[in-house]
Amino acid sequence: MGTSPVLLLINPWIYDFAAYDFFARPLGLLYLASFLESQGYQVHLLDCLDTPHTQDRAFGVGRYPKETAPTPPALHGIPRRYGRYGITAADFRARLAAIPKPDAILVTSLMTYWYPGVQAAILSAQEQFPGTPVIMGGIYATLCPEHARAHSAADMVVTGPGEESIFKHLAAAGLPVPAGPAPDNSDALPYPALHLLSHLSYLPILTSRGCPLNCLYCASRLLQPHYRRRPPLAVVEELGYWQERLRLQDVAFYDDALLLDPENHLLVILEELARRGLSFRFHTPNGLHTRLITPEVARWLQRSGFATLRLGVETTALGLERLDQKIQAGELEEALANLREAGFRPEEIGVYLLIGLPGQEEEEVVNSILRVKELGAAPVLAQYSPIPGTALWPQAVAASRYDLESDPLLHNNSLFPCWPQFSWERYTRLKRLAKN
Ligand code: B12
Ligand code: SF4
Repeated sequence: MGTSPVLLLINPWIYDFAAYDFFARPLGLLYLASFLESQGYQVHLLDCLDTPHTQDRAFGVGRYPKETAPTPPALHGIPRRYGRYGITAADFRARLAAIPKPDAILVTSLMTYWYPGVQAAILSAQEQFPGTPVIMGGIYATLCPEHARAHSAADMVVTGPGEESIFKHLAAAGLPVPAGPAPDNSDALPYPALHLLSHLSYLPILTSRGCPLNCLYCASRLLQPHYRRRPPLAVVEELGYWQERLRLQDVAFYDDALLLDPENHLLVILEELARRGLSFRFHTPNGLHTRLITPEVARWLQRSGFATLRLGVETTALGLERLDQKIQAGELEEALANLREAGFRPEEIGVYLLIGLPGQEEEEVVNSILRVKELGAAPVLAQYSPIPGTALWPQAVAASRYDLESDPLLHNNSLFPCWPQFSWERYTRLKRLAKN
């Protein structure tokens, strides 16, 4: 390609009422970064969330620094402090000033309702490097492309996995691109560019992409249309590689469907790690498929050091209108019994209960909380965020007290946008019940 074109990759700030680093790293952007490095580009990363925590908790998670920001008009009346999480604006400018002028700026995006951070990062970068083309992709870009085109200030908004289309967009921005086809296979991708981060306290890892199921509230299919697994031994190699270089013990799985076909996937990984004498502390901040926790799986999870376990169950009320394809009657009971039998203590087994679903009654949530406790596990409330394009979206729009289609800010799960009679007292009551 002659001289290496310079690319600036940005992970924007979060704007929200609450945000916490619970094993959150911009893995999509880091994959893109290493891929572009391997293709001869000079890559610089500006991660607005790569900063020491203001308060550290166990396993490397913790609080982001926060600065109060004006509440956007669409969110007026919410009695909580809106703010920007991550590095300061001055730090942002200082980090930009330290890098050479880029030939293109690539910006990622995460939650749809965090788009103000995307806008702010793009505007600040354009101030520093006027005229440099800005390409924006990621989750918000994929789920709300029209909104992103109209409001993000990016020159190009790209949907879907970036590796497949990035050369087309770099070429459109006037940059040289390598000859030959783009890879369509995640096995062939280089490891994510964790080396570009300064404050890494755990390893994010992806052993598969997508999910073959299709739960009504979930956007997995929209984001990763094909379910694909990496060869288990490739995952073992990667974990060994990072542990040797970065000396980190904690690992967070980012998979949508980590437990599928365990005999040919996760158990192979765990057995091989044990055979090589590699030990980690594992965390599954995304829910695991409850029905796949057999006695054997539970024993392996225990033996391999799974310290944060989260099971995905949206409610224990099993009616005809099941939202979730992950779990059937009796399966939660069985999974929890297997985990207990394997030696997990109740407080180590978190069961996600999705709350704030359209049409969901408080009584149903209360019953689910009590049931999970009775079964010897810890209920963890996960607030529902409505997502355009999912099967549940029309119901979410109909149930909401907001005009959900008017602004992605209203997808914010802190608003309980689909509970018509939401009140903070109600939520606090449920949270207390789950905790005590
Ligand atoms: C891992 C994950 C998490 C992790 C870490 C997230 C992080 N990185 O910060 C944790 C557990 C922390 C998390 C938490 C939550 N999550 Co989450 N999470 C995911 C998950 C499963 C995978 C994301 C991921 O890393 N994928 C792997 C990488 C490789 O893919 P990628 O990021 O999409 O990147 C690719 C492309 O997007 C593209 N790309 C990315 N950037 C760029 C840039 C450019 C320029 C280009 C061209 C391309 C491009 O190329 C990349 C490589 O192929 C997604 C679902 C999914 N399948 O995507 C949900 C998802 C993003 N989460 C979601 C939700 C709702 C949540 C929670 C609110 C859950 C809850 N109720 O509590 C919390 C909120 C987080 C918070 N407040 O801090 C929703 C989003 C809702 C929304 N309105 O936007 C999703 C879509 C799941 C769903 N319900 O369908 N999550
Ligand atoms: S099992 Fe999980 S990732 Fe798969 S569709 Fe359901 S909620 Fe989404």
